[in-house]
Amino acid sequence: MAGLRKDFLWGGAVAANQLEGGFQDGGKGLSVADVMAAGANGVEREITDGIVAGKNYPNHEAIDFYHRYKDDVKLFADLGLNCFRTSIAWTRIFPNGDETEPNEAGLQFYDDLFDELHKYGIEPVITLSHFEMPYHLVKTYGGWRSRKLIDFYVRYATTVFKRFKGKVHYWMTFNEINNQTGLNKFALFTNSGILVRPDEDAAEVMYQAGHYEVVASALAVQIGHEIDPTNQIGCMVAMGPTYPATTDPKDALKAMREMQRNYWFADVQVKGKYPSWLVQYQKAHFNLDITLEDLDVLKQGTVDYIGFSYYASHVVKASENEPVSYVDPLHTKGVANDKLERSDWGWEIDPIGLRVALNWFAERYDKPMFIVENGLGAIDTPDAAGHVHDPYRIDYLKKHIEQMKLAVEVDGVDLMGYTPWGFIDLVSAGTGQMDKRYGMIYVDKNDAGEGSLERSKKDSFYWYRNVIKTNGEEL
Ligand code: BGP
Repeated sequence: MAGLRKDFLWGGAVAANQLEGGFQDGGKGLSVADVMAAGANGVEREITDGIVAGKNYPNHEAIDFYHRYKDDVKLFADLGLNCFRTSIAWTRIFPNGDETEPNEAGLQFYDDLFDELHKYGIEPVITLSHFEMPYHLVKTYGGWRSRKLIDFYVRYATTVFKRFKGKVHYWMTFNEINNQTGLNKFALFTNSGILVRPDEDAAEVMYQAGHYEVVASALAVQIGHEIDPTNQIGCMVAMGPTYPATTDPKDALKAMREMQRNYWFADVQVKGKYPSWLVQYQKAHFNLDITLEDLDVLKQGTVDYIGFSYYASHVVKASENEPVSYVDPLHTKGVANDKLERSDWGWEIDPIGLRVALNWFAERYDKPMFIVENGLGAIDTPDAAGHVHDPYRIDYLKKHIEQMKLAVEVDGVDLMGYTPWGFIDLVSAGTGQMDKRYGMIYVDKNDAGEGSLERSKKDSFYWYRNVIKTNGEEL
């Protein structure tokens, strides 16, 4: 049985705002992530207007990668990674987002980081926008509700494509662009810099912003290919297959609708056109600014691969009076799956769902795929000697890699690589805290911001190193 590609990309994934710290160093501007305070157990993160004294903003320091990257990259090399997924903080390059000239110190930081990675044969995999757009664009233009954002994003993308030509070959345009389809306040703010006003229809705002984003993404793909035809530019979506709760056909229809609603962004980015149900829906309900020229841009800027995160699957049940429309996230109540165990944060653990996801994408899009996030958020407790034993994390990753291999070896899906999320402990996007850890490398820092920031290897570090060494043969 043929195994994984010989050039399989084994890596780890992070995002600038959750890792770097140095939030005002080198001329960096404020991003949406910088104005979000930490949450607490069961308490959502607060979106503040600028920085408010007395509030806790863990990502301002994060794990101080900005100053420690050389030592960290050495550790990544020791782990055996051949790729490293991170994002470029847009605000290091264009601190406000709407300047005409980039900030040289920001560009230099990433030049140095990419050189350091290449020194060890580690290929950077770069997300252009990962929940960290300039806050100035939110204040001045209302975030992605403004068409002007397309130009700002394209200028930023063009600048980094040109500067890092030859140093970066793998790109993704927007992180988890589709997680705003549920109209969740946090997702709308982090993805699109949007705070929906009470007089607005959240769905209309999301579809308008989402349209500008897919146009910007398509333009970036075109420009990225023009600048360097060897660039591989992907979309990045959050994937969680939706299962029907029962054998009732209404539940099957509901689950299908959920999948259609969650993956319209990917449909547009991969196929270059809106799915028919969405064209109908938008015409019937909204008055959107979508021009014929835009539709042409979408056709010309289709992505090279599907990047996706996978953490959990979902289950839905149709309501008694199920609405006939496709876009009713507010009516969609997830149902617990009694066949699955859950993480400490209640995320259902479903390794087989990853195989389902890979097959679903393969059939729908027929493009190479890249699993750019997967992992278990857990509480780690170091032993007396300061060592973390994390068999639960090894078990989680092993079961997911097994399913990934079945999808490749038995089902024949085309998979480029696998980069587990937060392989070095970092600030959680959802909680804004440190204690929800995904890492194979422990970072000594707690929710209160205390700790030496020292790095140490967990048991999973040694386990994953061998997985990489054997190209997934030994799990
Ligand atoms: C994805 C994001 C990441 C990341 C991860 C884990 O949604 O792309 O930025 O943080 O989920 O989520 P959390 O940190 O909330 O556990």
